[in-house]
Amino acid sequence: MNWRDKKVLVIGMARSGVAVAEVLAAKGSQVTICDKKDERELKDLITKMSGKGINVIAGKYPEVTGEKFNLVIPSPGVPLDIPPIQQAYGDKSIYVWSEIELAYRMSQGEIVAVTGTNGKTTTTSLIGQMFSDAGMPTIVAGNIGKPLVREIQNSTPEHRIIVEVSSFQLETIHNFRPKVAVFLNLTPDHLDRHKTFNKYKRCKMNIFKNQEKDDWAVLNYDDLQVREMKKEINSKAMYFSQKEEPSPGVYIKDDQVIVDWGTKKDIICPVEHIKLRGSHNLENCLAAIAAGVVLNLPKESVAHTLHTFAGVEHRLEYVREINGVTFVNDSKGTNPEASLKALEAYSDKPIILLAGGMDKGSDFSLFAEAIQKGVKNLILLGETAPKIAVAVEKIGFKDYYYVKTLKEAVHKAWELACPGDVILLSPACASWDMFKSYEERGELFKAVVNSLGG
Ligand code: UMA
Repeated sequence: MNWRDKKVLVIGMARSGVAVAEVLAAKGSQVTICDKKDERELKDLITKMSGKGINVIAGKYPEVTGEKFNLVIPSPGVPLDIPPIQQAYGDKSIYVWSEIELAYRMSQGEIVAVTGTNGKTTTTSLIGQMFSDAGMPTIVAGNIGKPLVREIQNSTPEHRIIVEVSSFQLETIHNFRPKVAVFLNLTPDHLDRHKTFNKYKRCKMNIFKNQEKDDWAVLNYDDLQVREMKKEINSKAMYFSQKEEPSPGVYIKDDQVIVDWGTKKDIICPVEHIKLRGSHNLENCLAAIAAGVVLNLPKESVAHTLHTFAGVEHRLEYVREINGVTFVNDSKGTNPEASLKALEAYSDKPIILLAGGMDKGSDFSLFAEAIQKGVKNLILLGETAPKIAVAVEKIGFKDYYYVKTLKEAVHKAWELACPGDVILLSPACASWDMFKSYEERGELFKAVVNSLGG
């Protein structure tokens, strides 16, 4: 594609938008980047981007017409109902692409894309580790925090590109076609943006939209909605299951991890050989194995990675122990289902839970039940604090405290803790009411924990 002909509007000046603008400007496109934030808020970024031939508009959006732009690239966090995107949709000469669509058109090498409500980051990282342990040139990027478009600039046909994709990114793809599409699980999330569960599901299902008969769909057999997706897609299915023995599929039998190809079966390794703990992680591992073996990774190499891979930052991450109290950072628990899994992973210990954050319209009733069952004290912060309080009060749980900051939350938890307790940050909510990202929230938690004496 000739990028020099392109007049591009990038919306959102953060990780995704800055990467898109810089890559396209370097290829000779005429790039404008805009953001609803004003110049003062964007000062550092504007300085960083100066001299790169990028036109910056801060604090407002430009009028979008076919004369001015032929491509609009919204950042993932930008909803599609804002005026510049609606204006672009109203003009047939203007394309609206997500950053992963752009990256796809510039990349070389086979793509493994991973979506689902929970477990994406762990699974994406694990698959990446499997390919890299097998000695293949590997790129791991996407929603995981590294814009794909930057990472794939030096990709070759030999590369394996492992990309975590969100419903936001999949909403505006056109040709994006992964060789392997992994769909982990599906529960309601991001309803503030997508409005209905069905719209959220449809955006996510776009991962299969351009797949053909020789591509693979890795599907969770235990999640009925995901299992049933096979009926609507063109690619070959490789299922994974913790409960049944689908064929073709990856499952557990007699404590061994089996790959069932339909015509033959391979034993990968004993389940106890896998380093990651928790049933949600076993689900992630089975999905990763499926993605690896359909692209011909040797089973010995897959088994080696399963034995050594220790997990990712901000996902049930052990921080430290002080006087018998363990601190765990699960800032990546950005919806109730993810945090339920965190509570389940520590169900054998008294938990002091730090929860609350931005309101995405989630239902906290199941989360409240799990709190009543396994949580000793609950520390609430952020926009959803009152909503979670109502949900737990409703079922008679009263050991909760409101705090204003994460620092205050850690200090309150530490004051309440006894030896043997786990202080768990697993907010069940997005971070954006108080932080730039869940990473920033997790980093601050760790910093405060590390500043405690003991
Ligand atoms: N903005 C506007 N107008 C709007 C909304 C936002 O101008 O109406 C501007 C904001 O002022 C801000 C910028 O857009 O300056 C933010 O864009 P962004 O939210 O897309 O943030 P990025 O830093 O570019 O990060 C995005 C993804 N963010 C989201 O999907 C919300 C990151 O996923 C991703 O890692 C990154 O691109 C690189 O690909 C994060 C995430 O939380 C991890 N994802 C959600 C999740 O996992 O649940 C989907």
